[in-house]
Amino acid sequence: MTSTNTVYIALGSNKGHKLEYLQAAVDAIYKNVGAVKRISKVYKTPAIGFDGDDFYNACLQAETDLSPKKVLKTVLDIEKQLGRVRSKKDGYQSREIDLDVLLYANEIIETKTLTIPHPQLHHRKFVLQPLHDIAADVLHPVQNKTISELLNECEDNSVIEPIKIWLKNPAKQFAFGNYNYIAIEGNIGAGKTSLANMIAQDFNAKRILERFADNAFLPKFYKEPERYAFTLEMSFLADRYQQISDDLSQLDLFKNFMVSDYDVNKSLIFSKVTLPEDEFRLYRKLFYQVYKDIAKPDLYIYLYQNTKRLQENIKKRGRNFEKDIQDDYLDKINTGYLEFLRSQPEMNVKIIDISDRDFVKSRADYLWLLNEINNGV
Ligand code: PH2
Ligand code: MG
Ligand code: MG
Repeated sequence: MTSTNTVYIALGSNKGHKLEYLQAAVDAIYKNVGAVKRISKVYKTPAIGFDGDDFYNACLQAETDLSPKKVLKTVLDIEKQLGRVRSKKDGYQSREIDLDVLLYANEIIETKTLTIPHPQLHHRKFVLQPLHDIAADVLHPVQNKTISELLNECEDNSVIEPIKIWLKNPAKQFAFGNYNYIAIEGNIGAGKTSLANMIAQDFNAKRILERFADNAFLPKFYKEPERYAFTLEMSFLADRYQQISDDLSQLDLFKNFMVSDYDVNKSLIFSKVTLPEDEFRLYRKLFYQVYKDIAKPDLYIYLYQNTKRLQENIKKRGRNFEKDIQDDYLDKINTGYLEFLRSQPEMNVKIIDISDRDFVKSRADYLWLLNEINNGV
């Protein structure tokens, strides 16, 4: 998974429908920069440094996988999209929207086009006050003081007050909050683990990831399927049972829900493909006895990818023992999943075709996928 950095951005507007500009900017940051974690109150503040209408100012915290330079470029693009025109005149002018990058991780950057932390940050109450709402204890890496300390010492004594309307976090449109346990499923290479990681991070969920890497029979199975199929399926049964019963029983009070990158029924689906009929029947008997008291996911997501994309993903992750997986095998597994899902009318299943999407690389595709998952919830 790509790692993300915390960025703080200041928002200001003193022209037109100020609050709508701020909200549109929050939405655009969410779409193009990254998940918005916290948003301050909105403050009404007198224009500092020039004659103009009062401002509405706010700050937000986002998690981004963009570089600082890319964040700057993106927020400047957003300013433009929202209709801001920069004139050549000297000094400040009223603006529909102003977005300033205040802090990026604890980096100190000084280039011609970008200074981080923002050079005026510690002089301006219209920045420090909203920033204090969401980052009181965060350290300013140049001043070496917390935002709280900087606000106390700030000599800007303009009168600023919070208004009674709050900006909305676009992440709230997704309804994961109603679920306790979501399972993400899909063929080999469909992107289950990536999606589970991303959802866990963005929505503060506890991850349950399959520990298949420990399975010593898997490489052997790919080399000699007939010889190792039953042994492999048995070991998966044992491992998955142990893990899922451990993880599901350890409720984590600080997490909102659980998200797994597998559902235990995959044992049945794979074994139906890999085992001869009589061995499968034996296996299934055992399976139902083992799993009779295990919680079922409230939502089961099946990520469908066509075989060509699966093979590309398998190649990309480069697990040596997976390199000879045949198209035919992937097709059988996919058919197995779809047959299984058809036989489970009481399960809450979403089948989503992501063949034309890349939710890992493209945030737009990721948000599309979240939307598909939440459709009709
Ligand atoms: N931004 C400025 C200059 N002056 N005054 C207030 N109250 N709020 C602002 O956002 C602001 C300002 C330059 O960007
Ligand atoms: Mg500014
Ligand atoms: Mg600016």
